[in-house]
Amino acid sequence: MQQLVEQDKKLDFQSAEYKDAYSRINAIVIEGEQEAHDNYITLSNLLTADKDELIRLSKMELRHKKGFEACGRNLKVTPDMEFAREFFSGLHENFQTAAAAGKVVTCLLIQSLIIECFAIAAYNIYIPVADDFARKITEGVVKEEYSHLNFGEVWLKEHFTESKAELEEANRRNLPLVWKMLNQVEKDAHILAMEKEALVEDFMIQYGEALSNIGFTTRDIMRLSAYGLASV
Ligand code: PL3
Ligand code: FE2
Ligand code: FE2
Repeated sequence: MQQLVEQDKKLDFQSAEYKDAYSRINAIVIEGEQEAHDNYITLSNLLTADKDELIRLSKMELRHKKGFEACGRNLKVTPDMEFAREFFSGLHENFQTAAAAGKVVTCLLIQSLIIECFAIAAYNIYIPVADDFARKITEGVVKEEYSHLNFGEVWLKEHFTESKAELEEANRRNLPLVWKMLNQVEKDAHILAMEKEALVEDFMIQYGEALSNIGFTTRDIMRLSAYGLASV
């Protein structure tokens, strides 16, 4: 099956085209894992009751980062980190602003729901078309991302009533950034045999399920998860 997918798409992991696209996608993932690490450290100072757990999650993110750095080295690709920092700048700034204002709910929505769902969607779509080395790494990583998503879901479910309005506002401000990011990565992802439609679909499923687990109704979820999607 794996063979078939690769043959269908004629993926040549050493072609100049593949390596050029990989230099940006790989950088995005490395930067994403770094941002996730930093965000869980910040959260550990805001949610002192969960400090140890959040520090544990932050350490997992650094391991993920190291794993993806190895994937780039394995293909002899130099990640374009400047591109990746710019790619994350919108979510990065929104997280920083929320953290400075002590808005834990917004921070959790950005990191544990949006970024983790984005990662889970991307990694699941990547696994069947990855080279053997990267596939093993990514399979290990994605399992752990589910536990990060779960942390956010559990906390927000426990505080649902008082968090609902802030969640709606944070969703409205941050979800359109995800669609913008997907548009920016579409061409490179296609070269890696990852299609935007599949990424959008998988993201919507993960994010919708998360909102449902937190306590939103189906009607709320439809409205929330499609916010800003018209611009894609
Ligand atoms: C959270 O633990 C990590 C956050 C990483 C975010 C990744 C977003 C990836 C979007 C780009 C799609 C290509 C994925 C390819 C996988 C190697
Ligand atoms: Fe991660
Ligand atoms: Fe994570």
